[in-house]
Amino acid sequence: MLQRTLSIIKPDAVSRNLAGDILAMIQAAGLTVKATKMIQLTRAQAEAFYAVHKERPFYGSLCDFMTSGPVVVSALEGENAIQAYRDLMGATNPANAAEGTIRKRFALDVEKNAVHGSDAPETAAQEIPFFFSALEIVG
Ligand code: DAT
Ligand code: MG
Repeated sequence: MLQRTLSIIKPDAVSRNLAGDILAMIQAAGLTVKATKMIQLTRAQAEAFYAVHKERPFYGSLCDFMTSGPVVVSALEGENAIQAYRDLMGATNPANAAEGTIRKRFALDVEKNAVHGSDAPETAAQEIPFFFSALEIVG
């Protein structure tokens, strides 16, 4: 099934100039970049984006981290893109991430873990419009 998913290359990876390497891995995996831009999240935007985690002990630290520098957000498309990108990302904690995954290669720890990817169709349907208008996504 052709799907879209939302990717964020997080501040730890952007600040180490890894955005190009990560986008190359995304494209090598067969996913197509339909939209991309570099932005710096405001505190309110980070809190809204991660609202599902607001009761978690790491929420404040996560929002601090996500606003600590620029991120590269992208809308990706491909066959089963949501799961395909989750597979390419690897486990949340890079200590558990498989060889060949983005997080195994580039993540620093469970928080500074290089990338975000939508986790379900309903999530992708919220997360893509959070960052991109219809006009910003190529057909
Ligand atoms: P994922 O990003 O793999 O979807 P998640 O949705 O469970 O993981 O959590 C969102 C982010 O929150 C995650 O990428 C990094 C941070 N996070 C998750 N668990 C954490 C923990 N135990 N300690 C610190 N940060 C954590
Ligand atoms: Mg998640």
